[in-house]
Amino acid sequence: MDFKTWRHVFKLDPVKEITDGHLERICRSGTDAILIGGSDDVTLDNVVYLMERLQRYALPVVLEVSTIDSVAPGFDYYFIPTVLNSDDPLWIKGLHHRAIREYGDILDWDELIPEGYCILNGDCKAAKLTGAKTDLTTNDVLAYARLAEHFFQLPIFYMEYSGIYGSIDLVRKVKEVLSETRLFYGGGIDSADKALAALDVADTIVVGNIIYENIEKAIETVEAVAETAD
Ligand code: 1GP
Repeated sequence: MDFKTWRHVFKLDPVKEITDGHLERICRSGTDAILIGGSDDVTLDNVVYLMERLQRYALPVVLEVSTIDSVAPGFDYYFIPTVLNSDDPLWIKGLHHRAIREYGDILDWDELIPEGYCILNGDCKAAKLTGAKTDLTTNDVLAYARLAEHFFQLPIFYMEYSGIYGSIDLVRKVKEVLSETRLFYGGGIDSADKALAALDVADTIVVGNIIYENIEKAIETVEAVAETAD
């Protein structure tokens, strides 16, 4: 199991309800991994509840950490966002420092994967929460990508459009300046076509909301990816 090979990931929000039937379809869809993450009301209880329901499936399960209090043991990886386009140090390294001060002695560093976030939809919850500066030019975004790869040497650069389908042209330009850092794209993928277009330029696509809005469409996004592998 290596996140560097993943092409399609479903992101489940522990706050949103999902039936056992839908969860089974998601987990048996052929996706590469399940990411658990959300912006508000993520608690230890709702994270553990979802994780326990996922345990019967042979899929990597990742916790994308948004609050220290909701970190439970037993995940395959812990993805730790650092919001590169926030001017609030809390979201760049403040919470991280706090967590390491508390748990630094017992952390398994191999399980922790830092993600350089670039939040590009100013209306999404994550942007508001972190005070992300989203009125960015192409050069701004390319500079964040280069900062992630060459300065901070982050394994993942995550272009986060949560809730809207972003600029595939911009994703392509970012991909062109990255070589070691893996490019994740997330936001508004709600059809096979959008999944394919995003995957054509990003290394890994993340599909979230549509799981709760239209399960058939969500499954189609994986099928589209599987066809590209044939
Ligand atoms: C959200 O990037 C993910 O963090 C996926 O976005 O919910 O819009 O699919 P959507």
